[in-house]
Amino acid sequence: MERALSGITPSGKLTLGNYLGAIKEFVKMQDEFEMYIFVSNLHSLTIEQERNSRKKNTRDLVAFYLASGLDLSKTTIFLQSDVLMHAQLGWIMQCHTYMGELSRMTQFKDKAQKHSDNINVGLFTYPPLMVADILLYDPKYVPVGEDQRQHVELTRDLAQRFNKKYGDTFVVPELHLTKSGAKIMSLANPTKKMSKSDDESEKGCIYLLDDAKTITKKIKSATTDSIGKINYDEVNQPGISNLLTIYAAITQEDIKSVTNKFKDYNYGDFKEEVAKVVVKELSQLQERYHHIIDNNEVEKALELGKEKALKVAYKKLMKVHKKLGLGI
Ligand code: ATP
Ligand code: LTN
Repeated sequence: MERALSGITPSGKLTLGNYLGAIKEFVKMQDEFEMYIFVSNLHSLTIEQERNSRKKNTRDLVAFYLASGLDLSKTTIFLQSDVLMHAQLGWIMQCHTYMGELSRMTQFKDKAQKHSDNINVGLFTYPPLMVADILLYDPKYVPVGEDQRQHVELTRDLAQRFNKKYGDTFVVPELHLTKSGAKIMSLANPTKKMSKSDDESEKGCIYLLDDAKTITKKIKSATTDSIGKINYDEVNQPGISNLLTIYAAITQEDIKSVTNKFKDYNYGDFKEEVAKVVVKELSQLQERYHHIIDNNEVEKALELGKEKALKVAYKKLMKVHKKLGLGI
């Protein structure tokens, strides 16, 4: 069975974007692939966060992985910081990455602008750590949203560079973009990504723990346009297109048939329908989430995952050490 691997950073409360663009896709993939899904908590250190909120975000993320349907017999769930090999291979990858490559990373530029008081070196060297996260496990696919494309491309470049220089060591992974829900935009500003660490756009962001009333209110006040017709047109109608994308990603229908279904609706009634499916999906998810938290299932999953991931990562790191002449 081929492998797939991905991670999410516990940098804030999880959003509908994380769920539709990432987690829901992981669940779909687990029947076809051997999955490694982790919490990239070392990456979360690049942005300042209070200790207790990092802990809560980490626990919630694992609980939502489980609540969404990740099954421990098919998917290994673990914490990045539990598998010490990530930091070590991360350093090795830094030594094979050029300054120019990292300077081109748009995520670095965005985050440096957003957190101009804390442009730490980790923010800059984040991509080689992500490269290590991936290459330790030899996945064939890396399911992530469009915003992570550059990082996966760097991973491919580094895997090829290393293999060429030292002989076959790593599988060269491929980006696996989700079809619908590849990019969910902010409801308040639909030209911007819905993002969990973006405090300014609370209004535009649906959090997985929002209650029904809040969700409905946010969707009803989503920014639209004055065209007055339901069309999928990201350029002229980004708000409506985003709501169509959300609806399609939740119901797993294709955009075309969703657009067709609502073509005669006015914006208010359309928003009502979108709110209904989001509320239904998230309330079921929240019920499972509470059950998981109450039964200490997060701890159990991480214990199991740590053991499995450590074995795979250790083996790969030793192979790399050998190639590099680390040790005698
Ligand atoms: P941050 O604000 O810290 O950048 P984020 O909410 O943008 O966080 P990430 O932790 O960077 O999310 O991403 C986790 C996963 O969720 C990635 O695979 C990413 O592509 C996906 N993702 C994040 N936001 C969205 C979105 N708005 N639409 C679709 N997928 C998303
Ligand atoms: N940078 C990613 C999280 C992440 C990741 C990974 C995703 C860290 N390491 C390895 C896939 C594979 C993000 O989504 N912010």
